[in-house]
Amino acid sequence: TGDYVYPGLAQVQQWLANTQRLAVLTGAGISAESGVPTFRDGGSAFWAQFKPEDMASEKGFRRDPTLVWRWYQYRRELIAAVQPNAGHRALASWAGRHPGCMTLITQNVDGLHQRAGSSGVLNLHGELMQDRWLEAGCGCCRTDEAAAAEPPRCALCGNMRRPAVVWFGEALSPAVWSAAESAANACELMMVVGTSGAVYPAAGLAIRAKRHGAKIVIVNPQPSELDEVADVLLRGPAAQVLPALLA
Ligand code: BJW
Repeated sequence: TGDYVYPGLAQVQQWLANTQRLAVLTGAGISAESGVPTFRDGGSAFWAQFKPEDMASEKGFRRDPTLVWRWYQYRRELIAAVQPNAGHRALASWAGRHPGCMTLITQNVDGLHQRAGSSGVLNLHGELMQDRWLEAGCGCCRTDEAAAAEPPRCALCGNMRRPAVVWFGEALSPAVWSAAESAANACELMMVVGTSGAVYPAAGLAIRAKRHGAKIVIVNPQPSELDEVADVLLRGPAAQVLPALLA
């Protein structure tokens, strides 16, 4: 059985069968098997090639907008060319079979949960495929399509388009964050899948859920910074563990 390969799997399946409120917190690792690089682990990870503060902060963007814009354009093309994997699909399918039970909270900006059929996903860190004005609330802004600048700029005031993601030092959407906190407070079981647990406030959701009495299950082939709050660690890749767990 799967429990032979992943000790604790049968225990988690029993919890799943009895839970009314499940929260799932996902990170870059769930998309790894779709071919999307993670941020922190392995030689191909983004932060092995770039400094986080250069590429994922407003300061870094203002310093070199074209470099940062092109990095995001590269990632957009990469995401458009990949597919959701068996891990994303297993979550969507389980939620479909247990209506109203799962809150899916993701740190990922890749949209792969939605493409796998999940609805109501709480995107803590925004959406890669969308952009917005860097200076919000300037009424004059129009992009100059003909100029094809990178990033596109407003012909009148020079305001720049930027990806609609949450950079370091930026606040998460209050509505999304509040829904995620409520789910963490109320869940009986939280599954933490494919995240290093290094980035806050997202990682704090697992600690919050634990404090409120939830069982915590971590799915990750490597140790993470949240392992100490786990009741069960399923040490394997999400695209293998989740289909076995949620079949
Ligand atoms: C597999 C696998 C397989 C591999 N299957 N698993 C408290 C303490 C310390 C610092 C802070 C704190 N509170 C806030 C901070 C500062 C900062 C922060 O957390 N810094 C730390 C890094 C030290 N946080 C912020 O700045 C946040 N904002 C904030 O706090 O605002 C305060 C504020 C309030 C009011 C007004 C103004 C401000 C914002 C954080 C935004 C994070 N943004 C990024 C970039 C998004 C855009 C983009 O994509 O470019 O989000 S950073 C990056 O890290 C991305 C990710 O969502 C995030 C988390 O990474 P994740 O998903 O965990 O990936 P990895 O790579 O770290 O891990 C992958 C894991 O997968 C590994 O464990 C592998 O083993 C595993 N894996 N293959 C399953 N097949």
